[in-house]
Amino acid sequence: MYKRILIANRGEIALRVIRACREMGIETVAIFSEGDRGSAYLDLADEAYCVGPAKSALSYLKIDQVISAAEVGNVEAIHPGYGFLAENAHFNEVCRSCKIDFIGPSPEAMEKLGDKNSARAIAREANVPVVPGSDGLLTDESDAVRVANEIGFPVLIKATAGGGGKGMRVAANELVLKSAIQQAQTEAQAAFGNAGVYLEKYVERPRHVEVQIVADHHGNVVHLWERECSTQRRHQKLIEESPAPNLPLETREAMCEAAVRLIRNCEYTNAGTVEFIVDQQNNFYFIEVNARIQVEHPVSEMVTGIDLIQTQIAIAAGQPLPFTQADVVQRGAAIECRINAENPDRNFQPSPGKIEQMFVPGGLGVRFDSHAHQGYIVPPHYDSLIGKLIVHQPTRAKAIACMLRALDELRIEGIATTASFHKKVLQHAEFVEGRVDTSFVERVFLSK
Ligand code: MV4
Repeated sequence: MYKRILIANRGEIALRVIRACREMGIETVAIFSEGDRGSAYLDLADEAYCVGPAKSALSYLKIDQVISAAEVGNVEAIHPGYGFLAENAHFNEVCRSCKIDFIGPSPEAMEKLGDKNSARAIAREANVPVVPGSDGLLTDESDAVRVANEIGFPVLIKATAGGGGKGMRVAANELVLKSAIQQAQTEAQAAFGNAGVYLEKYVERPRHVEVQIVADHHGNVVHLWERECSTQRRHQKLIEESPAPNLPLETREAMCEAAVRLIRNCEYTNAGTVEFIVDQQNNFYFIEVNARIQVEHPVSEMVTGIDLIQTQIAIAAGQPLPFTQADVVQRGAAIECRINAENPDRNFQPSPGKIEQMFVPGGLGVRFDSHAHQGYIVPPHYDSLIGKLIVHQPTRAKAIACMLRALDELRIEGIATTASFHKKVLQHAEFVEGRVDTSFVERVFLSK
């Protein structure tokens, strides 16, 4: 096992990885920007190095600076967390050439899955359902028109280098198809330096359900069941839960088995997430793979009792998974509410600044993953996530009641947070009945 790891991230996920390492007896080297200097979570690392100014492009994203910190800190491996360099195949390769283990998939697997069209081909090959659409990238317009008419409008044009909602265009009919393709290509070229686009049938009001998997270097691939992530706004998830409510066991099992088949088909190792959309008839379709640990990983940890960060580290170090599929039981129900420094009454405008007062809830089945504390100044330079409130209870109804109680106890003063918004969502009939889809938040709370 490793003796020393560098954490190439900040905030709550850096703290989460430090905690996992501490329990495994692994020393930690943290990095920070000038904007995070003096942050209390850095004291929990054995060492911490400054990698540059507050702007992430000049610090957390600077590969040479991060590698320098790893060399000076004398680490054997780097945990990238999520965001920043976590899905950067070039960084992954640089780690390899510097003989530092990247705690994640190989650069090759990352590259193949990072390209959505190639991921779609891998899924097809593995007999995993994909949304009806083009066979590969769109080459000529007459081909696009033919495919669109075969599958029927509306269609969605997606950038192969996109993901997470970036670089998509809906075309309602043949008249607007050509201009939609051109716009998508121009946008994709500007945003990703890759103009490749493909076409899918547009699924209206889908649910977003994703499967957590872990895969080791010995050929073992195991799923940790699914998470329902439909409660989102503009592709930013707000609430995640496991199990997905109102989804039959057969569907959830079929989806999880499909995710395992896909992962087996691309020599993937590490924790990963296979994303699906689910239509109103409960048909599921593969969308993309997230080749990293995700923000919402704690809900899967709570229902399975498996520490995903410790599992990632053990996998990277070459150990076989210490459990089989039969050992993984989805027990009870877990819900996570993202606590963002944002004002839900002002269109979720960021609300950085000093936390004047803070009280953290507790009690049976309550977990708060956060680097924030009384006196902490939320910097304006990064994403606004300041904590994740997670509950685990025997049933979904009890989990909702527990979360409402915990949200009532949570006190964060001095800045606005999303906690008040969560209380409204958790009491809304559609949420309580588990009838959520990706349009729920905007349809119910944000349209005037
Ligand atoms: C779709 C779709 C409808 N039809 N694909 C958005 C992000 C990317 N991961 C895939 N996305 C979607 N793909 C087809 N063919 C609707 C979405 C979508 C969505 C998906 C997951 C979570 C939230 C979403 C919000 C809006 C649209």
